[in-house]
Amino acid sequence: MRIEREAGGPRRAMLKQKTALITGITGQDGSYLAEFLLEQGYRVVGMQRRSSTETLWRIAHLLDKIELVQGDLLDQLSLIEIVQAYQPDEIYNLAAQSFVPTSWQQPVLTGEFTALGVTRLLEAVRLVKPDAKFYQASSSEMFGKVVEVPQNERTPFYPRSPYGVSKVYGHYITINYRESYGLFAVSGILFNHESPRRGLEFVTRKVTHGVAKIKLGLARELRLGNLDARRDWGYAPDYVQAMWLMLQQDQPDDFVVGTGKTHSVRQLCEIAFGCVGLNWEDYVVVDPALFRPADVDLLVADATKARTVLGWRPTVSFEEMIELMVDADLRLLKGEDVPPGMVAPVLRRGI
Ligand code: NAP
Ligand code: G4F
Repeated sequence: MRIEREAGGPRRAMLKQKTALITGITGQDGSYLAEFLLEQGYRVVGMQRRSSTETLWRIAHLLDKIELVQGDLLDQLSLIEIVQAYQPDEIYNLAAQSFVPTSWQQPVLTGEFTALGVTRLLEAVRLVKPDAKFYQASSSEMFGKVVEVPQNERTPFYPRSPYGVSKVYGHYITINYRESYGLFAVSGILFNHESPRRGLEFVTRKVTHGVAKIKLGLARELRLGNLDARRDWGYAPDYVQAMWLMLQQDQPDDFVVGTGKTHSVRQLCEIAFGCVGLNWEDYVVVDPALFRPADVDLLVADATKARTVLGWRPTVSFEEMIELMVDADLRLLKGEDVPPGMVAPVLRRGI
């Protein structure tokens, strides 16, 4: 934290509370990052886009501790006004259209949010608060059809979806603003990270929620796509700490963040069904409609730089994470107490 003198007062040093602005605060990572920054003593401001329906369920337990402000990555003026009004010390750009299959259905909108949205926010920083530290949520999807295994900061990109292409743009525009204007702008190339707050459309949560439904007699099968795809899956609360650590360095730099271990969707099913004593092969149905036009076959991180420079390490194994997600989904469906930030309105109605 920066030590500053109190203006006009006695010459005693005081700690100035830092302000963090989070775009995408209603998402999985935004909710965990908000919790983490509050624990560190930050004033947390979350940018939320206007919606006619409730999107606050992941941060419902934080609403009396954070400030929400309306803005949209599509709207340049709203971004400028928010940065002007709150003068954040740190800005975490987590907002994006983040679901890969949707990026083929809405490629232009994905580019507007996930690619150009980054430039709009960087422009607001450059014009209004150039000394703010800026974090961009880059993605291992940028490695796509990987040219080497494992992937590190120097691995060339080969994106396989409009989402991946948009993230490559966001990644390079962040580096460009760092090099052109001297902004403290960094990119975290984060591999897949999951939790009980993950959206139901992503494969880990789709599986753990599906397992819980089958175990409770609420479903008879689980339809999935490519079972051979392999991912480096970690635990989301660990990953938001890496974001923060990147902004605490003396020099801006980019980091790969992942566990270094990879599992297939098939192994995910084995482990998740195993948690409730079921055999996955009795329930999983492969549905060709769920295959992607082009998939990413294998991701596995070489996070040596994050380990050595940031001192970052994952604390929860894949097996532990899947077990805690299955357990949370069972509780949710049984109407028992669930971890904070988990109860979506639609699930509360038992749909
Ligand atoms: P998420 O749960 O899908 O959250 C995305 C957030 O972006 C939501 O808060 C959403 O708001 C907001 N958003 C979308 N479009 C917006 C717009 N036009 N203006 C303002 N806000 C908008 O994603 P996540 O898993 O937390 O991921 C956070 C970031 O990390 C994303 O950029 C994602 O691409 C990236 N990333 C994620 C992973 C991962 O494994 N989770 C890995 C690498 C990178 P609504 O609630 O209104 O929809
Ligand atoms: O869980 P997924 O949808 O995650 P994906 O595509 O890897 O993207 C996630 O991680 C990225 C980081 O690498 C983020 F940047 C991105 O925002 C997002 O958070 O799919 C994982 C794999 C894919 O290969 C997919 O083909 O699982 C395979 N899969 C097989 N059946 C399925 C399904 N994926 C989904 N969503 N649903 C299925 O039924």
